[in-house]
Amino acid sequence: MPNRRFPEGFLWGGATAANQVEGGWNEGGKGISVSDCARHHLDVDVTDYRKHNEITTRDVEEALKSDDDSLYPKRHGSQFYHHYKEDIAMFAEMGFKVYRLSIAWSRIFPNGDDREPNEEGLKFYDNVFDECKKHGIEPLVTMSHYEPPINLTLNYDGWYSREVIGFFENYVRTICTRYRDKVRYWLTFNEVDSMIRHPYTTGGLIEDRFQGKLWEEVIFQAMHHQFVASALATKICHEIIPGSKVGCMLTKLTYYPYTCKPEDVLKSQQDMRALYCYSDTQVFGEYPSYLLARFRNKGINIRKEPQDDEIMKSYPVDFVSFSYYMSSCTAASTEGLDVTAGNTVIAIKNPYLPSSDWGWQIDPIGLRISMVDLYDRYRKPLFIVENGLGARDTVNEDGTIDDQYRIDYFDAHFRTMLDAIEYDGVECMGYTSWGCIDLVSESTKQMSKRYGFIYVDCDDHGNGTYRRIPKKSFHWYKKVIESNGEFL
Ligand code: BGP
Repeated sequence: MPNRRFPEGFLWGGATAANQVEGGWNEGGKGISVSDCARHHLDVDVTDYRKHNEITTRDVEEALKSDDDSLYPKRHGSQFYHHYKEDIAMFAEMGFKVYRLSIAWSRIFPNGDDREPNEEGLKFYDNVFDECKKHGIEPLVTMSHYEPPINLTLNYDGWYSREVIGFFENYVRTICTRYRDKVRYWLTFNEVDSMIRHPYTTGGLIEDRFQGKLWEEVIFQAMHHQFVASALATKICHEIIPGSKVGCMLTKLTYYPYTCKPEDVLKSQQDMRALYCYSDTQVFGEYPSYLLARFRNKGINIRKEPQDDEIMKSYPVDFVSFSYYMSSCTAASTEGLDVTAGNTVIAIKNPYLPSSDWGWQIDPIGLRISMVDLYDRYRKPLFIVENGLGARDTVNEDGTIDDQYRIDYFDAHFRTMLDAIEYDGVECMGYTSWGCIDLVSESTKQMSKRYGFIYVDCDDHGNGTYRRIPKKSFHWYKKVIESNGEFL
């Protein structure tokens, strides 16, 4: 019997985000974004996610005065800004059908509230999309991936301000008009739920600026503005680019009950809902009743305009995209259990699963479970837009990089992905691995947490030649795409 294949036309590719890959933070008329002011903390335990993401107004003020890019790794990224032709050619060599990237808002509107866009920034993405086209690669564009201009944080308090919706609309109208003939697939906000975990990079929010306010209410207010903005962006995109497809993007953290004790099962259900509430809102166009109950019980009052509900209802997304890296266990009480910091949440260690060096539990079957859950819930096509293994790669003396562990990770995940499609009837448009070329990690702001099929010669301080080297996984992924999965 021949090996199984993925459906015809399956969109294989890779993903990056401007704030982590581009560099060129102050070139081409670009303004400063929140990510350009996010420092790394090399002394902090790599699994202590929260420590890495704490930020104060003072930190930002210091960052704005500092021209030491070695402290702010997202400023140099992987220098895609200067290497994009070479990088896209390497993606093409692997056979990419799709390349997920984000547009840096601050390259187009340096301060976010400018009247006119920055032509040089617009031209840069013209060049990038033309290069993709030359190689037959379809761009999948995230409109906002941790890139709000810092001016919006300092002068408007980020997405907490309703005015930011208008600035975002203007930005979306500008990019959709400019790239109407070049981009058909769009995502509005990357991991819209990440506002809870890192409100600064996602929403431009800094806690010390909201003294006396309920912090959770601030976060949900900002999120409300993003929901309205996402619906408006979907509307604008459909109007300007007929036939375009717009997706939401959620972090699919799969939770298992630690035991079959009903209290633990209940807790895992609650944790799952706490995660689904954002995509539920974007797909169904209204807040789910359980989220409204949470607001009521916690005394959270969201300020809305009368038209908001209708806007959210009228322009839901066309497809559901998500990131999947790991699964976690939850229990009613964590007492006496082995707790791992994990990606972004405190989770209980699953004794059946191995973990990465950063405590992310590797669980290929969890991907199949996630796909089934999401498809059953939303009945919309899925797109896996992030998945991969962060690891410390080493370059051998002969210049090769033998990342067999990454191949093993992908191999296992692709098999369960195919199971979900073939046996569980899940509709899946495509797959883009995260950080297909090495880039700066979001949680640790370190270059040494690498995801790529392509190695970039650069250390945590930005020292290096930025030379690109295909890893062993590069050649392996090429074969997967070439054979549409039959090679597995
Ligand atoms: C997701 C983000 C990405 C990316 C990825 C890996 O949450 O959308 O931007 O960074 O996680 O995370 P990290 O870089 O922390 O390893």
